[in-house]
Amino acid sequence: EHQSPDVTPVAVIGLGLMGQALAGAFLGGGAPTTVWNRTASKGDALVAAGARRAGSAREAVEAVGPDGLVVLCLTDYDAVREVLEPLGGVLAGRVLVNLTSGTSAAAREVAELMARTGGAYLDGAIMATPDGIGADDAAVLVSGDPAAWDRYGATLRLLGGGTARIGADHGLAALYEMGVLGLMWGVLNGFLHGAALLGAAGVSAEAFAPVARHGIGTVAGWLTDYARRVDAGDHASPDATLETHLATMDHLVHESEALGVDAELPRFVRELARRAAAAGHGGDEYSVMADVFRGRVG
Ligand code: FVH
Repeated sequence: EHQSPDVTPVAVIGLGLMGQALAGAFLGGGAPTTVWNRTASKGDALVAAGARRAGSAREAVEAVGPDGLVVLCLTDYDAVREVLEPLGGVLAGRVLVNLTSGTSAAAREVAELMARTGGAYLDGAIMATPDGIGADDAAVLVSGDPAAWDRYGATLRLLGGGTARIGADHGLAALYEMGVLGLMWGVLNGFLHGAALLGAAGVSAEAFAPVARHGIGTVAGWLTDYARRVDAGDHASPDATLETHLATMDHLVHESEALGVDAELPRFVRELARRAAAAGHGGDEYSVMADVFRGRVG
């Protein structure tokens, strides 16, 4: 594969499902790639495809040299600390991109650790599953050191066409990831609960899926207006009042109970909405629920 002059050598530390996909994309994009994993055999296919195997995380960092990018993708931040702490001075002058999921506070701690060792840090949130890595619509949201991004942005874009830097705060990428994860579980739980309701009438989840997809698209279309309302703190002139939402939430709870479908999720959603209504927001647009989540209501 032809290597673009902007693409740098990369060390990928952590070859789980995601790390293998990341290393494969770097390799496929022409980046000289060194890999290390605690369980060495997970690197076999990559080595067969042209990656260099390091005998330790330290050796991986050293192998890519001062111009190389060091990428971490591990289970969690306990693993990140376990791998990074013994490296110490080897990271001086290096740029580390950590694509491990975790909180914004944990990401900022690693940024401080890198600053103490004289290195630079980028934190990243992967908006794709392993099979999507490298595709035009895959994205890694990166936050942190601007100079490090300028130097390694082209290499990181091998992971997905939507890869972008979103700000200087090292914790920002983790926060975006948390926001998207919450969204994902909200949507998936809603679909699976709905499938349980339809299933009680003998309708398959496959038959429900296209209707659900259409519903998700409709709701997605509301986000621009909701975002404007949330930023402006203006929830007046609703398309549907919170009270109207509450009445239909009652139907969902009753239907679930009647069909023997677990009603805890809709009851919880209704409870949150009741708090906003009790605080006098029953006539507002549903976007006022932002105030419940911000702790300003109830
Ligand atoms: N897989 C996905 O779809 C998601 C998409 C969004 C972001 N995530 C995050 O990526 C991180 C890694 O996820 P993964 O799917 O690659 O996870 P595993 O396949 O379980 O691989 C975990 C790797 O971490 C290594 N590891 C764990 N603990 C240690 C340690 N103490 N020292 C060194 N390495 C460690 C593990 O090594 P081994 O068990 O193979 O020896 C794997 O390489 C994660 O944060 C997701 O939330 C993926």
